[in-house]
Amino acid sequence: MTEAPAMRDVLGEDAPTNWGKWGPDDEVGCLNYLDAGEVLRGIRHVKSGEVFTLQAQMGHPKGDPVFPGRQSIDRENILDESSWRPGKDDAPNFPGGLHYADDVAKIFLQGSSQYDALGHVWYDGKIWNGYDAETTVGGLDKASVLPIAEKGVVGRGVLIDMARHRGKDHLDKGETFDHRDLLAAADSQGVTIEKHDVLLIRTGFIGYWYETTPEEFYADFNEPGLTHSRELVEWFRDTEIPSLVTDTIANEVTKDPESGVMLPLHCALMRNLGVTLSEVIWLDDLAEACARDGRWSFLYAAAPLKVVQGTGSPVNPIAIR
Ligand code: UVW
Repeated sequence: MTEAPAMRDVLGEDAPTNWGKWGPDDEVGCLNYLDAGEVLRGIRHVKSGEVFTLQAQMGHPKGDPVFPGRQSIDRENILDESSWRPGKDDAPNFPGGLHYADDVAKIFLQGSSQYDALGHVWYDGKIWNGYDAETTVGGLDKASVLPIAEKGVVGRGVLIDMARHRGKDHLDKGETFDHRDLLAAADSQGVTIEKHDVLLIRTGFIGYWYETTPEEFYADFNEPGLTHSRELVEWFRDTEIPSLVTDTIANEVTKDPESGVMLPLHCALMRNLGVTLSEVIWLDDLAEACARDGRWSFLYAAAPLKVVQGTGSPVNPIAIR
């Protein structure tokens, strides 16, 4: 395997950052753009009242799409009607005779539709806003998912359907696009990506998970997605995108085709700019509805779970058209 360059060299010593922009204690980054005015701007894009829940199923019978090394939810039913069968004596006997079912689950917090905490990735010993990477030890003391969960993510959402734009059911493994492609796709959809929009991008790749085998899906694993360039990072900074939401596991082409570095945009967008990333999001039904009537903007609302020190959390975002 040839040695890839260091992240610092790929992104540049002078890579754009928003560190300090919202003060030394900030933990939500570009979500600061989503103020009450942005919520009202989002609401103005509700026209028909259709509601789309964007979480992929957790615990699907064929398994869930997860980044290599993670596993789907391990859910175990520990109380059900069989718990009260004769010979079983560990189920509670409530006055009145109520029975109930309980589950216990072991999950990767990034093992399903999710929001990443801003402190989820780093390089050179610093996480978002310049906090020391030592603050991640044993749980995120800084920039965990909790402040994101407390704030919520609400504003105008815009969906760019890159798969449809390229005339495909889903983009191919390793297929890339950049901000110029997003703008061209937006243009052909008749929608504008506006400042402070929550940017949703459909590649069809999570749909591909459900129609193929895990072996095929993970063979030469290299998801399609955005690819790093200085211009793309500057576009995100200047457009002040608060949140990037995609139907892939990791929101960008897995391996940068030029440098061979893994997930450079995680570092450029999340660590440096403070853009919150949401992944494994189910966009096929929303895209169908948008394509049907040509309306690609809506109210987007999401809140991850309030996991103290969490590196991320499952989420079920809602788009209201
Ligand atoms: C990794 O950090 C590897 O991916 P994700 O952003 O999907 O959690």
